[in-house]
Order: sequence, then structure tokens, then C-alpha cells
Amino acid sequence: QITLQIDGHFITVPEGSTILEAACKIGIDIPTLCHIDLKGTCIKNNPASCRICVVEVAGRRNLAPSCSTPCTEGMVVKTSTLRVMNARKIVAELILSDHPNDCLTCPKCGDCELQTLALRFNIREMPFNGGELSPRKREVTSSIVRNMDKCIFCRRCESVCNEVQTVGALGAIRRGFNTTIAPAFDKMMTESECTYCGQCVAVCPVGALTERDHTNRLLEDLANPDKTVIVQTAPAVRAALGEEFGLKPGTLVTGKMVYALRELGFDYVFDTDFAADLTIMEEGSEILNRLTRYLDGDKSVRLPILTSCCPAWVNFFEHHFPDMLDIPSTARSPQQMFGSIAKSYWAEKMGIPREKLTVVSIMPCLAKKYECDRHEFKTDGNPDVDYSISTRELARLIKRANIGFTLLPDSEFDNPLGESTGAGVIFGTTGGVMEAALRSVYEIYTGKILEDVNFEQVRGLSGVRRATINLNGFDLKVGIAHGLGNARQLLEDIRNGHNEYHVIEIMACPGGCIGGGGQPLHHGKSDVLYARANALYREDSKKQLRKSHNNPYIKQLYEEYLDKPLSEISEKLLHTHYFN
Ligand code: HC1
Ligand code: SF4
Repeated sequence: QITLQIDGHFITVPEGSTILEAACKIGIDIPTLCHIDLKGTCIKNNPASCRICVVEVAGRRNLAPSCSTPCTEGMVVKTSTLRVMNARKIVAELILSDHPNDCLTCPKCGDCELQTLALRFNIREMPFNGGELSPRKREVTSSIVRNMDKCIFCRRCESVCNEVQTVGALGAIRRGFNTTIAPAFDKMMTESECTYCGQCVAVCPVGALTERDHTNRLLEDLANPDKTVIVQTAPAVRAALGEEFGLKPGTLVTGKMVYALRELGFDYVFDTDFAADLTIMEEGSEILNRLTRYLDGDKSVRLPILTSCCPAWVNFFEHHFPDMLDIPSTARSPQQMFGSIAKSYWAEKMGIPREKLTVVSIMPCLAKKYECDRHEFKTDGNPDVDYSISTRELARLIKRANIGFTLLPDSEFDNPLGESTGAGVIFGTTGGVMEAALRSVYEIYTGKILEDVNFEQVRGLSGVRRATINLNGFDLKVGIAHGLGNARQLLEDIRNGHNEYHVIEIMACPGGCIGGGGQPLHHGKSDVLYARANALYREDSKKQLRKSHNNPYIKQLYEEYLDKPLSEISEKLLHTHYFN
């Protein structure tokens, strides 16, 4: 333990703590820019390059970056002397000197960390502006917009893409004034191994990496009297949307969200959670099918079976594990199952022709935009899900439509595609898909009632989790990984013959979808992910039905249309294949 003094306060911290960490413990909020350290995940960037967090340390001539200077015994630190404040202001002015001043039209306006610092440092003029701006590329993909003239070289995206996700799509290229962050050889992201997970967008402090915005297109459809516009909302959105309206992280806003969507003019408001229940029926049946054959001694069965509901994860294994494409479940994601059922079963029931039906999804995710665009999810060019809107885009629409979100009453989803069990709800957090699958697999496999549905063993935020579940004497071994780096580790082990699992859940984003690239920005605040996960477990615990196979509308869908899981029509509408 080390005792030091910061701004006149004594504090004792563990050895190895930085000045920034020590100050934070006593509520001193030193400004940072390049630094990020999201506890509970491996999202971390600490190049100590921006120099915004400098402080004065007694006895040292130079100001010290607090994010990388370790505390020492008896150290005396001052975080807000005039010298420190002026230094920070000059650093910010220098960054701004190579940054466009188009804040008014920037998609990050109001949520930009550089803008916040300019305000905090009282910057009223730009003393270093007027020179040439470094030339950098712009690119619009299905999910992500890259506007590199706004890049400030914090390197957060590079850390997250290379170290956390191990995708390696973004890195610094060239030198000096011409440096830029881009795929190798300055290629486009669309030509790189980018999975569109959107984690680079989630950590970018400025407007260099943002989501592709589909809200204008949506408003046109909503205003078109010839279109029936329906919407599905992903599980993780309800646990985070409130943050955009000043509510505490972890506030559940399911009912307000449904009300707001009706106010926006959607004809029917449905729930992706319904499709999550449907996913469990299909994926759970695949699991049971493979397990039974395996236990019967069928040597051709490939295990473990991997979940397939995360499109960034699908993209990742298609690129990096082309030799293992027969392992993942073939179940489409709930987003795509919903679209496919909405444009077949539901549209037929309602007598709405496919071309007059727009299916929109509200997702915490940017990869879902890319997923809608995959050709195997289109019929004659018409997509099953027309487009996907992120949680942040939905918040912007609600504000634009003058809806006083926090004062809204609760409203219920429409049926039949709006009913879900608690199992569907927890899909939005890492471990949730596994827990939902276990609840059904257990009952179907053992023929017994599962009294306690809470599989605490698979919950939490550690990067890789393992559990063994006893099914009538058979030990089912499951694994859970979130973050593509963790997923890569598991897959490489399997490729090298060290396979200890029967079923594995993988989600690309740290935390699962609650930490998705389309969620309200966490700005490095670590408690946000825990609060969102707890919110989903709370919603699950309040549901009367908590096992997917008990959803009455799912039963009805099989009775009226699909026959049974893995039937010919289920295979056609609810399953997919993979490419390399
Ligand atoms: Fe997810 Fe899923 S949980 S992938 O994170 O399987 O996006 O929320 O909608 O499709 O259900 C995302 C969330 C979401 C799908 C479901
Ligand atoms: Fe999207 Fe969820 Fe996958 Fe992240 S974990 S890429 S939010 S589906």
C-alpha cells in the first residue's frame, strides 16, 4: 500500500496504482482523452499520448501524465493549478488545430469527448488554426462510417480492434502529418477483415467512427401510406435506451419504448425476444440432435456446437476459421428469424404483400445492419429485415419527434410476435443465450421440470466461463466467451484438438449485446455494463414464463405454420449456411 497526497487529500492505494486511478477513488475527475479502461472487460487503451491528463508532481520539473504515472510513497500531486490548466488547454487547442470545425453537422455532436473538453477548458478561440488539415479518407459501409479527417489518434479503435477483438482491421499507417488509422495498405474497411462489431465506434471519442444512420429512410417509410411498417426491438435495447434520456444505467424502459415506437407511427410493435424464443426452439433442437447422436456413438457428429446469433461472430469465424464452418449452429439470428417469419407467416395471415411491408429492427448492434444486407436473407432482392436502427438512432428519432420519453406511460407489445419468455430477454447479455438454451434443453432431454431456472454459473462478465450441467447423469460441458479475442482462443484450442465442450456461446462484443456498438456510449464508465445486465436479469425474473418452449405464441406458430423445429419449412425459413 502507498500513501500520497492529491490536491491536499491523503489517500492510500495499492502499489502499482496510477495517479489517475488514485484521484478517481476520491472523486477527483482528471480529464482524459486517449485513455480508456472499461472494468469487467478487456477494453483498455493507455498510450499516454494525448497529454490531456497531466498533473503537477512536487519535485518534478515536467508535468506528468496521470494515466501512466505510478503513485509513489509520500508523493504530492496537484491536479488543477493554473500551469496544469493552461497546459491542458493548449494541448486541446493543438488537437483542434488539425480537426474540422463542423461540430454542428457532426454525428457525434453532443456526445463528443473532444467537444466536452473544449467546453470544460473554456476554449473560446482557436489560436493554432488556419493551417492545412491532414488529408484522410472517408468511407461508408453497411454499418460503420469512417470519417478520418476527424481522427485525433487516440488509438482507442486500434487497441480494441487488435487487442480485444484480434480482428486487426484498423491500425496506424504512414508517418508524420500523413499518418492515418486504416486497414493495411490503406484499403477500405469493406475490403478488410472488419466484422462490423462496431466496438471501434463504441470507443471513438470523436466523430471519426460513427454508425451508418438509417433514420431519414425510416421516416420516409413511416410517412408512406402504402407501407405497413412494423418494428422488432432487441433484448438489450430496453436496458440502455433510458440512458439517452438521462435515466440511470440499468433503468428498464420496455413499456416506454413500446409507447414511443407507436407514437413514432409504427403500425405494429413486436419483440425480437419472441424470435429469441424461436431461436432456442431451433438451436436447442440442433443441440439435442447432435448430443443424442454423439451419445449413441455416431462418430461423424461434430462438437461443440457454437451459437450463431451474433453476425460479427459469424463474420469472424467465416474469415478466420473456414475449416470449421460445420461446427456452428445453422440457426439464423433472432433478428433474421423475426424478419423471415414476419414476411411469411405474419404477412400471409394479415394479407399484406411482401413489397408493401417494411420490417425494421431496433438493435444495440451495428453488425445487424450488415446482417440485414447479406444476400441469403433476401428474397428476389427484398430483404427479410429492411433495415436496422441502433439504440442511439432510436433515441435521436424520439427526440426529433418531440416525444417526452421519461414521462411516457408503459405500453405492451402487439401479438403474436410480441410475446416472449424471460429466456428471450436474457439473450441480450453474455451467457444469456446459453442460459436460455439450458432451460429448454434440460426439460426436453430429461423429461423433468426444471424448478430453478437460474443458471448462475454461466452469468457474469469474466471473459471465458465454463460450467458443467448434469442432465440425467450426463455431464453437459458448456463454455461462454465474449469479445472476439476470447472467442479466438476457444476456437484455436478446439482446432488444436483440446476440446472440453459440448456447447459454446459466443458474442462478439464485450458484455454481449448490452455492450454493443450501437448502444448509448459508455464513455469508459465500467459500472454501465453490470447495470444493463442486471436489468435484463430483473426483467427475466419478473416474467411468468421463463422457458422458451412454454411461449404460447411459439407453440401456435409451430402448430399453424412450421410443424416442428428442424422441419423442412423451419430449415428453409429459420436456418442458414456459411461462406468463406
Ligand atoms: Fe442481440 Fe440477439 S441478443 S444478437 O445481442 O440473439 O443485437 O439485444 O437482438 O438477433 O434476441 C443484438 C441484443 C439481439 C438477435 C436476440
Ligand atoms: Fe451485435 Fe451483439 Fe454481436 Fe455485438 S455481441 S456484434 S451487439 S450481435
